[in-house]
Amino acid sequence: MGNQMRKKLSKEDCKFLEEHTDFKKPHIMDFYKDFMKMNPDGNMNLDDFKDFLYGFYKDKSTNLAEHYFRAADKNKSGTINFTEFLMFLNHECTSNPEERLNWMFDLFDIDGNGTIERPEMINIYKIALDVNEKKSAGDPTPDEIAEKMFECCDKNKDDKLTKEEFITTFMEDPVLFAIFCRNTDETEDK
Ligand SMILES: [Ca+2]
Ligand SMILES: [Ca+2]
Ligand SMILES: [Ca+2]
Repeated sequence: MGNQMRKKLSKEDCKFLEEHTDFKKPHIMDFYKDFMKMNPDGNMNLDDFKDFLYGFYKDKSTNLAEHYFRAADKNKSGTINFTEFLMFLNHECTSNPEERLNWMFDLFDIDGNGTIERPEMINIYKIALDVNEKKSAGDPTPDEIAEKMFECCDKNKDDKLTKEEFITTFMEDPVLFAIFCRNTDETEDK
């Protein structure tokens, strides 16, 4: 097998990840080994990413996989490198609310223009609620959730959410943040 093709994680990348994620160096090295085993050329494509998510969440979140992939591909290269991959894992499990909100903002900003438009939010909620097995008849619809979110977050009422509007609103209102997370999270134990 192409062992010699396997590059080592550079010191700079490792340091960057230690500083920007909750992971410690031994974990980062373990993740790197696994990542390179799955992706010997150091790049994960969308199909590999879907396979990974499938193993991680079972089949529940593969519907959102393309959006996760888009948001994780920070440099818009069409593939996910190890740094992007670990940042994605970190966003998914970090206890730092601001980090999480940053990630969610990118997830909702489908066209990447720096603001969340209402159809983008409705779109993501539609997909998220489709895979939520715990939903019941009286639950709010994606349109209703978006309405509520825009009412709370859109400070200047221009029908667009900037990253600042989005993050400050939720940082100032933990209850709203909890509701927001409950509607987007597909993990069981949140
Ligand atoms: Ca990339
Ligand atoms: Ca947008
Ligand atoms: Ca606004």
